[in-house]
Amino acid sequence: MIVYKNIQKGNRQLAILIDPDKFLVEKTAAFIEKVNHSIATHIFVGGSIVDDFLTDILVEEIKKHTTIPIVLFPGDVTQITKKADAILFLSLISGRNPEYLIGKHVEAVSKLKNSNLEVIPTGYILIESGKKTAVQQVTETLPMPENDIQNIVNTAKAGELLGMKLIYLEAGSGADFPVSTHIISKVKKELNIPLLVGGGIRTLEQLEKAYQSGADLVVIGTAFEEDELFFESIKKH
Ligand code: 1GP
Repeated sequence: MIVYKNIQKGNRQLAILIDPDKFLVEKTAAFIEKVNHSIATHIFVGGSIVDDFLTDILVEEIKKHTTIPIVLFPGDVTQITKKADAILFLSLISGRNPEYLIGKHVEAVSKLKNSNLEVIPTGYILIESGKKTAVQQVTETLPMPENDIQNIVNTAKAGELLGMKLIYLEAGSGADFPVSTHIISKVKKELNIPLLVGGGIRTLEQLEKAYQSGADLVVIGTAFEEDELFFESIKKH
């Protein structure tokens, strides 16, 4: 449980999310070079819709260029590769689609059995963010309304009580606006496990606010896809 233990111990951690579907494998060396010189603590790999084997090829390539832990953040069972270090075993607890609560997990078992992947059970909570996101579309679930704070808090706590090791508050990739600081702080107050926050974070100010409100680990993807210059602002000193 090395990856999980480090997330537990860590402070102001940052995961760069690479979606294999939107990323050119040929760009890996140059992109990962920037990641290595940044404050990033993790590389997450995953997406809502990814061609078979693309994740496997990409993870193998990333591994050649970095020692930063690679964590799978899979949209589907087909994205499981034993070449990564860990996997977020996601349960979409904001939704009521049994496939994403237990169905895909059962399907995943045979792949996980043949791997050394560290499996990290994660309660995944989709929160409305201004537009219909890919997660909503693919999983056919509704995001939780952002003013339904008590329900969001209770959902996160229920995840913890079910034994999940992380809670991930998700606005969705490319969201118009990130999860509000109010929601982050309310959820954080109730939890005894690390809190991940992602979706729609595009500026240093938003990143800072997420940390200040209680995010232990922030996930950013689209900001780097849109403009790699964003790495300049998160350079390691
Ligand atoms: C998406 O939370 C992640 O699942 C990251 O979102 O791409 O908007 O940074 P962005």
